[in-house]
Amino acid sequence: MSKNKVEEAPALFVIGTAGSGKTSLTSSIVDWLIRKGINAEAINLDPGVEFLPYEPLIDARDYVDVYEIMRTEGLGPNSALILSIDLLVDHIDEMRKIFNESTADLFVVDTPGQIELFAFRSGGLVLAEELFRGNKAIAYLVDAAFSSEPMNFISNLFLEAAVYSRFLLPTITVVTKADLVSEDTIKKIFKWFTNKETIIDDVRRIYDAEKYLYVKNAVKSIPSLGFLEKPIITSSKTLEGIIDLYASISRIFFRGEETKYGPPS
Ligand SMILES: Nc1nc2c(ncn2[C@@H]2O[C@H](COP(=O)(O)OP(=O)(O)OP(=O)(O)O)[C@@H](O)[C@H]2O)c(=O)[nH]1
Ligand SMILES: [Mg+2]
Repeated sequence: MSKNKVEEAPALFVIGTAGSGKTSLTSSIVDWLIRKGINAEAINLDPGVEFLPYEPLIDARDYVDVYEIMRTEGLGPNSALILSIDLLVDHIDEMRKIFNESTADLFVVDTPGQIELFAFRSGGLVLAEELFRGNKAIAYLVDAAFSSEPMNFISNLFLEAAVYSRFLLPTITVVTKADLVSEDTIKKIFKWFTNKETIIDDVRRIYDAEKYLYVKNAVKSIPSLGFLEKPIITSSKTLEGIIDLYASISRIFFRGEETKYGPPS
């Protein structure tokens, strides 16, 4: 795989709810790619993270200090994180210098635990647009244990739709922590993603008519959205599915093919 010489390396934004496995997956996929001879670099855009299992090319914590912001501005942790992302935007030129010198084939971008910081606040959108000049895509992480309950699955599906609506980028749905649930649970989640009637049926079986009618109507709005490809089942612990994730990334970024949702933007 070689990078298009006139363009900068593509970026895969790893996005998901708090604790869904973003940092672990960023680390696993980057390690895996490097072992395959692909020059992948991790980027940490989470100013609040304490420990990273990878060595990032760019680390948000080098530019903003959440704890310092809490002290000097008298803010709580969430407000300080919001301000951190806005302040990080002021460092785009410094960070761009590092990108300009990088020979990476791919940037894998770990995003903040609080999904709204990157996906819904303007600072996150500015960072996504101005920091990364190559093609972009999203890996949206769905925690297998959390999403094995039908209504958790539905809320996560709509959260994914909300993220998609902000970026309109090719989106790979990645089920994480497969090692923590049974094979039957994985099969069930896979079916929910690929055949919406199965999630509607399960909601009908478990919940009252009101919830069932809501889900039935609400889920109808989902098929036209771009992210509903088959989900990729992964575990950062066992490395299950990392090769499938690589195949998806490769299809979006490196073969120049049109994706199901149009060319990568
Ligand atoms: N068993 C198992 N545990 C996992 C896996 N991926 C992540 N974890 C665990 O889940 C917890 C959260 O993982 P992280 O990678 O920090 O998740 P995150 O989405 O980056 O978390 P925040 O940045 O805080 O939102 C940690 O305890 C991880 O060890 C996995 O594939 N299998
Ligand atoms: Mg993290």
